Amino acid sequence: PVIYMSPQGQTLSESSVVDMTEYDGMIILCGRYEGIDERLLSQYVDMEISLGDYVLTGGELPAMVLMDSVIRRLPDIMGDDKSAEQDSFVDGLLDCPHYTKPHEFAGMAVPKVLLSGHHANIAKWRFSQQVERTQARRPDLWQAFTPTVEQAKWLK
Ligand code: 4GT
Repeated sequence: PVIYMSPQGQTLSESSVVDMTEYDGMIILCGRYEGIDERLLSQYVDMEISLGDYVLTGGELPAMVLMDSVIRRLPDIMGDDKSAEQDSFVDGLLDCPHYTKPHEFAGMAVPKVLLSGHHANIAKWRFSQQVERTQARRPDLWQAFTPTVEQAKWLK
């Protein structure tokens, strides 16, 4: 498809990104100044996509953002296969906090549960963090969230 990047388009979402991984390729059109002649848009453009409600000087950076978001969802792009699927928005919630080494940094310890090796407890803890963050930061996402059967149990 021919895609035109513009603030007048549909806002890009992770679900539309995943849909776009099915294309063999795409042509991304970028405007400058006041954009592209309406006659060209109506004849040759299949989709108009926006990154959000703000204005830039050109569509090139949005085009690169679109490419990056689609490419990272292609098979074999991310080292850890599961990681793209665990990120924010994929299950409708924000991501949980992440920690790396060392176990203590600037007087702050990594949460104990993460060092326990107890995978079920770790999964539950991560989910509870996702819930707390989403409720606090993105009430719109929380409102729209539908838990899986297991998540519904954890919420209870
Ligand atoms: C913002 C976005 C975008 C622009 C966005 C045509 C001339 C549009 C400049 C271009 N600004 N493009 N795609 N929010 N500016 O996605």
